Amino acid sequence: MSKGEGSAIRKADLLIVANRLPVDRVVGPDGSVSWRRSPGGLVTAIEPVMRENDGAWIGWSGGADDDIDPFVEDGMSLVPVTLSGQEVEEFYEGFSNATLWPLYHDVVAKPEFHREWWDSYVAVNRRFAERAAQVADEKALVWVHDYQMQLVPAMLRELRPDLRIGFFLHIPFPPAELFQQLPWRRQLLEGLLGADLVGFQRPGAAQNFVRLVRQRVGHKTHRDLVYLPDGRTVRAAAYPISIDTPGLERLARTESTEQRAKEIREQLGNPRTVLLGVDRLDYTKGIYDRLRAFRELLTQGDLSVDDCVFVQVATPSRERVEQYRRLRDEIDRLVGRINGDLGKIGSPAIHYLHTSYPKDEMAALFRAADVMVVTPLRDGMNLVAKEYVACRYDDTGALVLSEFAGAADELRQAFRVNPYDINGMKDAILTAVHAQPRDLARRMKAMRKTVSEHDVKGWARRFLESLDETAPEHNKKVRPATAQ
Ligand code: GDG
Repeated sequence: MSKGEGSAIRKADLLIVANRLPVDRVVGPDGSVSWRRSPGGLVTAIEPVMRENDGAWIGWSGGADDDIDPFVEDGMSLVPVTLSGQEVEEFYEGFSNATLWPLYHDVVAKPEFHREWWDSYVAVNRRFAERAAQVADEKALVWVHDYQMQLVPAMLRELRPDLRIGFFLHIPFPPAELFQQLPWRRQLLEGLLGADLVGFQRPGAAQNFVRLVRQRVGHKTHRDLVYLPDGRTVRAAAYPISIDTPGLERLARTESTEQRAKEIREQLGNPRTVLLGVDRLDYTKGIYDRLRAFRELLTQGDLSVDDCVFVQVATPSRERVEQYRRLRDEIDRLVGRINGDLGKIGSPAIHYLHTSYPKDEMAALFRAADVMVVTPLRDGMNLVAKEYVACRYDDTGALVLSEFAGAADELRQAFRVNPYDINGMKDAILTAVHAQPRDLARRMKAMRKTVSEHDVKGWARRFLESLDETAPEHNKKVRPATAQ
């Protein structure tokens, strides 16, 4: 599509504000620019809602100093926000991914606190809020997403009090004991309180937030409501995100996916058991300990490379952040050592794929896997676990799932593990490998029912309906029914 298409800013009734646009910029060998849908939880979740509402999406293109006019891609109206090279380092790689990300994930890695990073976070949040204020039509509904944008709700409310503003946090919200470490804790809480509705993945996260608001900001609260001195009420509650279940199941059922799944198994040497991990290469995902558990099962003779293989897809992520580079090296070394020690010609123990695949290949992988191993140390939700379930339309396959993933609240029939307990993880994997088909079918049927009844459309509808109930009467224009 041409850059100029739809370049005049159209006023939108429904506006998504997120760190990234739902597309990546691809520059061809001849210098031509095109856009490709980007992977990642947020895009997977929001895209169907956007299409049905004819809204606009404000976000960063992913490059430094890109100055791009608003454009329409694949039916979506996109409004790019520019970041300088320094802001990419300080706001994105720094404050978002080296301060907030580890802090909000149980301090799995040590968060870094730098005042320049904070300044950059404030400046970029202000730019997003100003852009949203320009693009939003009168009384529009603005839905702000995730940890990179926590100051936007209050900044936007100040510029445009007529708007209804919702905020959804895709990652965990930490307990007060950890959040308290943050030198800018009060500003972040006040930023979020600019929204009418603050949504979280799990009820415990919403409770953490309300407690902090009471303790740190001093507002009155009652259950999931916060009462502000200016008379506004803010609701904080859980809206567990989900996936496009029917769409994914349709893809899984196609002849070509089935064919490709068969081919994958053949290429793996037709082993009795294929175990699969699919994650962004991130230290919260528990990849390292999961592979250690698998190694011990092989060394102790509980499993054998003769009839069992582990496929680990690790999608490249945040490669300029130091902790991510280190993690990549550590996993490279571990996989090399496991395969060197335990693999045989034609039968490596682990197929490690540091790459990103198209959606249909992912569906084929989910179809090819007997045991899906999802063991994050902490995860807001984890869509991969739900995607695996959606693809198992014949009620086969086993899901091993960390109790520290939000998905564990709903997928109760999974083989649950504490990812810090290597022996427990080994037991759960073995139990899953040896489980009887009848037991697996019973579990999978129940989990499939859950993901069918709670898909991403239902998630968006619930969030928007709650926003409609919470926001004051005077600024209602977009009805939640438009999101159905
Ligand atoms: C954040 C929160 C929360 C991955 N590799 C490829 C690929 N993916 C897709 C998966 C899935 C998505 O990316 C990853 O979502 P997750 O939920 O597993 O994890 P995060 O990226 O950390 O997402 C998380 C989520 O936001 C939504 O709120 O659940 O807790 O951390 O959809 O399938 N997709 C394709 N190729 C790949 O190589 N096509």
